[in-house]
Amino acid sequence: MADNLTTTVSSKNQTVDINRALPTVVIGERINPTGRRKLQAELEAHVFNTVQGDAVAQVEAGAKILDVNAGVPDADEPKLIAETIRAVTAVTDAPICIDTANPEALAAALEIYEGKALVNSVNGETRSLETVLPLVKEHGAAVIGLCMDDDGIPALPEKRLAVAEKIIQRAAKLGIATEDVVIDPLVLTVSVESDAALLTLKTTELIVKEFGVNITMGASNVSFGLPDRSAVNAAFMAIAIRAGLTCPITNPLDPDLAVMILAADLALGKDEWGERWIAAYRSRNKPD
Ligand code: THG
Repeated sequence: MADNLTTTVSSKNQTVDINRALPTVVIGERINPTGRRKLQAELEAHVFNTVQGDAVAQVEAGAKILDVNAGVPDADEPKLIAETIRAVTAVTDAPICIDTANPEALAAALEIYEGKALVNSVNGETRSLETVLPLVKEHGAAVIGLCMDDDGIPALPEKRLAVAEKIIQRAAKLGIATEDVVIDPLVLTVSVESDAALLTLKTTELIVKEFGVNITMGASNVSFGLPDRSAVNAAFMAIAIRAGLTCPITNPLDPDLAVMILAADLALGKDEWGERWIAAYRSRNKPD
């Protein structure tokens, strides 16, 4: 059983530690134009009102890190992601998770970011390892490693573990500490394959036992195609936190999810004296 490692990320004036003994760190997913026409149109026009509103709202709702994805088709992504990060850091102190598959955009974002970013993401493909990891090393960032490679997402947990191992080893070879690698075991929807979530949980357990690294996931993927997604997401996330999930990429503005994460942390001994649970209850029930 490996020790639980601590991943530290930071902005210019805020530091966030991620560790299994600490409260779950929510990475706010909202700054992402996928499925959001209004946000996409604003980004195309280099307008950042919705971005800044979402940044502030997510932090107020408990997000400790903000994922920033500026992937608009045909846009100049390097320029756009740098502008979006500047817009976010102008209104919040939360560290940034740079979400892009474009190496030029990643380089541009790391160049202007002041702090230790979380890079989202590298995967087990040779091309990805060779382009992303040197940038992570050069900028002293942390990185999310996806459990997939040239052959796609392996069905078997043991195979996903092998991809995680490959990423961790390649990172170590470049001088990136294992604690700076956060693994995403990948979640597929249970509406297509009924044991999809179980495979992810099993993968999480194997990786935590072997490497002690922090675990992220886009946990809402589990409910794609289903009604009442937020209940499914909340149940899955509670179980995933028990399995080792430490920093989900999720929507903190979903009240079911936010309350569940606090309750799961309380039940799992990650909230001493229930301090956070009680503070959140008081703030929900504050008279206006
Ligand atoms: N792993 C890692 N990174 C990721 C993912 C992952 N980044 C992207 C994604 N998956 C996580 N982020 C999102 C962002 C938005 C939505 C889901 C996941 C989403 N958006 C609504 C939709 O498409 O219907 C938008 C609607 C709205 O809220 O207005 O669901 O798995 N490492």
